[in-house]
Amino acid sequence: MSETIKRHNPGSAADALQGLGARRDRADGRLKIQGLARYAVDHPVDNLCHAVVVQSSIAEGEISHIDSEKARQMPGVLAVYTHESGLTIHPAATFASGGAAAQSFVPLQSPRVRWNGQHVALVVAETLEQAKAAAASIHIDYVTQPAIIHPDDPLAQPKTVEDLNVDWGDARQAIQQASVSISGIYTTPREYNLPIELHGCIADWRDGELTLWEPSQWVGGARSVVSQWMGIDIDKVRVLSPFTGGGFGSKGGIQPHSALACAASRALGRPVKLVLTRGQTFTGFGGRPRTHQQLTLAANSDGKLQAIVHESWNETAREDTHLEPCNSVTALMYAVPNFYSRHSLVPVNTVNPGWMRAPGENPSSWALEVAMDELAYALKLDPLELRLRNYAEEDPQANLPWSSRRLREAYSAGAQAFGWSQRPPEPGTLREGRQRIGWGMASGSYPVRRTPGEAGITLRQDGSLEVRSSGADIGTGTYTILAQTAADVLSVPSEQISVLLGDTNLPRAPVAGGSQLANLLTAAVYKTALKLREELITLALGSAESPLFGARREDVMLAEGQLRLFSQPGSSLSFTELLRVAGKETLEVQADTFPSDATQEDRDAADRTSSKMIPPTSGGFSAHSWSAIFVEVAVDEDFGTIRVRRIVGAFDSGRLYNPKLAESQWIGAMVMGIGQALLEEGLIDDDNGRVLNASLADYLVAVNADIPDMEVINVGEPDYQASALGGKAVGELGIVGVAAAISNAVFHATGKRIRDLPITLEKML
Ligand code: MCN
Ligand code: MOS
Repeated sequence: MSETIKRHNPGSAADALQGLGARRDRADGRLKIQGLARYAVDHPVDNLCHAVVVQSSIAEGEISHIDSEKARQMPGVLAVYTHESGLTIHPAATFASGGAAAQSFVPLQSPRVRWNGQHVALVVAETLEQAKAAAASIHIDYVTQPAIIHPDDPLAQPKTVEDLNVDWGDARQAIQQASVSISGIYTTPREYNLPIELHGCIADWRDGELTLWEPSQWVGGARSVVSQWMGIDIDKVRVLSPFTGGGFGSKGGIQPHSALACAASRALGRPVKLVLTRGQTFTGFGGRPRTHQQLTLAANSDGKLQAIVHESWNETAREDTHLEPCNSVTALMYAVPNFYSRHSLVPVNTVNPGWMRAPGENPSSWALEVAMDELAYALKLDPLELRLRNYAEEDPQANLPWSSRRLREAYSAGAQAFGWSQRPPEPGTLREGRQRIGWGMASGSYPVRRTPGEAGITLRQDGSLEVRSSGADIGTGTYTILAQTAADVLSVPSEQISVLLGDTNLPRAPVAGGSQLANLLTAAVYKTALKLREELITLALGSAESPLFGARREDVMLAEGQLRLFSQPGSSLSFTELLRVAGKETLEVQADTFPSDATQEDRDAADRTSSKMIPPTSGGFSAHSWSAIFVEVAVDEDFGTIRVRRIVGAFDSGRLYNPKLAESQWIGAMVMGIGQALLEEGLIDDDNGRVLNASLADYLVAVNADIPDMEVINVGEPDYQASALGGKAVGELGIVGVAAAISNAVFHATGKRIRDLPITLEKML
């Protein structure tokens, strides 16, 4: 169990406002600890009924008959819906096509079965127990057709994603001429997001309007998908998600079971609660797909990379697309004169895989950073030294300067804290009794994405301030940092500022995905707070009863929740007094970060689709966060068991809005990386595509006992090319590179190179 988590970032503790940069505790923390934060399915709703999903038991074919007579007669049962019930749900635009749905699949529209565990029936009853009992009594006959379960199946047909082709120089020829090259195949298994809060919702359809309590990383996207599913005007839908118990990507796009709840509520005229069981979440939506990467690195004897050739694929659903771009880090990490990469999709019978913390960057760094370690041994160079010799001073793919890249600083701070200079170069030389000890390192990166958004702030007569945005806080700290932002501008302690989030009635916001929300919403709140500040000053100068009446604008300052004059420190006016003398009940302002020529359509698109996400290479700079991860493992000589004994991560995420919360993000993501490296693996039955370990007992994630001493170091500095307030991406960065660093440490301990995740003990023997 972890004894220490070291944090190195002092923050601005003296700051009485607890504004940006302060290590303020989570604003929502107390509510969550006390059980007062209401999650989606906790909402008390009158006349509620309960729905239970039935999933298919074949991977490909058709339903020939569903025997639901018995279920319909059972106590409390209100309805059993199947593909024959006429419960209409229209497909919605997916992320792959610029929309906001995670899958194009909509349940119960045909007898066709595309994967094992697809939703094929829905039972609604007065109580959950009644619905469960009735669902268990349903019998389904299928006509089974040949399925493609594994991407290695000869019937599987890879499709190259042309948009992801990256070429410069002549990589194949350069490999021939280079003095050293290494080549390997690196794979990752299916992995699952598994947030503690299950995917469940309450749909309440009343008088043609639909209210949906839905755990979500993006209520705006969810609302647009729901309106498409139900074929109703978007203004008739309200989605609420004030608290979300984790998502890790799986709540970025609303998933098909929610369509069933909405449709059933419409049909029955009653609010419907539907919660997937933990087992059903493994096939109700997808996690990270299997990935496969063939990577060749070639270098000269001085350690300078000459060429990278990278060919990869990820599996996807047969009739849906999830892209896990495995070359996203490979093409920008190192200075290399010749580069070639291709990425393909391999359709198989699975639920469409989905976003899972750092889709693309995560597998990409897994392959690249293990390969770099292999190359270091081939060149007899220290792995860190090899990275420094190939340091990319600018983005080699985009040919653009970095907005900032404090990766050297990350390497040196991480190495120093870890004691890397003491590392013996030969594998297998460190040991403690029967434990072989190994040290490994890897780099990581994550892009800074940008989507415009809005915010609102209301000042009330009692002096209270409320910040409003529809953006989500999925456990990250959005509530806290938005209050901190407004505090800075308005000179009011952030604890006194309330924040409303996660409701489509609030100002437009993009998805809390792609680690973009903190930068985007702090910018929007900052602008809004500046606007409010200007309005307050205007009122103070223009209201005859104000002690500041007629003063010069430049003479006004805000301090301790008051307006004051520099020239006459005695003359002050509180916000409450100001509203009174100005004869106003409230003051409400809204501002946004859209370009000034943005149309209504542009604004709606940013809130409802994924089409407005601006890539990290816009504006003449390439903007990314960077990391260096150092790991010590102990491998038991007799049993092959691997323990991570310590881990140091040094990160450049630009300016930190709240160092305590950013560190918690990095730490949480590193924990997830340890699980990915050593434990996580979806086991699929090759005969029928069933997920064999669809439970938290059988699908192992890292728990407290797996977690060693951890240390996080911030090396970032404000980067105003990357974002308005100088921050870069945080949420996903910490997982990138962790599995590679662990695999590299395992090699250093044992001389055994594992290129296939997870690194389980049977692979060590
Ligand atoms: N932060 C900061 N300074 C910055 C940037 C961020 O202090 N310059 C801190 C803030 O507390 C902010 C948090 O880091 O709230 C995350 O910010 P950001 O990197 O912008 O990420 P998002 O707000 O967009 O959150 C989504 C991101 C993603 S994409 C996944 S996946 C993920 C993650 O966050 N899933 C999570 N972290 C998670 N944390 C929890 N507890 N649960 C999840 O499901
Ligand atoms: Mo995160 S996987 O981009 O929601």
